[in-house]
Amino acid sequence: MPLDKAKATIALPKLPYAEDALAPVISANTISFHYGKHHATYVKTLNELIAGTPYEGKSLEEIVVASAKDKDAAAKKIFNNAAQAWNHDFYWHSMTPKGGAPAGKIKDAIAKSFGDLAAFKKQFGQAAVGQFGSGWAWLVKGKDGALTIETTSNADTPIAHGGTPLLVADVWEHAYYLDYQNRRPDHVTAWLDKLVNWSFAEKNLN
Ligand code: MN3
Repeated sequence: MPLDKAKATIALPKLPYAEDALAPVISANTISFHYGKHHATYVKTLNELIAGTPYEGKSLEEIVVASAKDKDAAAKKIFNNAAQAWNHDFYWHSMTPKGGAPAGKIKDAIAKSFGDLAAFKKQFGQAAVGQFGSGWAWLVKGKDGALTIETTSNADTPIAHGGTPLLVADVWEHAYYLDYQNRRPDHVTAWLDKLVNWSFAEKNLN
């Protein structure tokens, strides 16, 4: 394979921390499967699907946006794998072992849009827990600058619809089942209290 072709493939990005960094909320075992198997497979499948198509050579974000609008039958599979690849990278960065309370601009934005952190957590938690089946819960910046909470099903992602996500929680069962089994509410509560990367949210706000 020529070098330019090899360069055009979508790479699996590195995890921003060690696999055991988010324990005990998310165990190394969960991260090992979630990143090493689920995320890696979305990337591998995407590269297989785009080979020889007009999507080859585009950035991951470009593939997500273009395939979302593509009516071709093959495009749905490309969208699902591209969006899952993008969402997972965004998800890893939405978490940090040093989660806690927001500060600075993001603290002010949360207060302005939700009242306070407790109100935000309650609303986000209800959305994440209430997402039926597989999907994602997002903190999104609207066109007017106000922050809102959205959920998407399966692979769907705000960037396919012109949205600006700040944070995401993965509420597919594979994100928490090994650690929490069916107790999604307990996982979401711990996630909000201990793992949210507010610096990442603030960076996305700017
Ligand atoms: Mn996942």
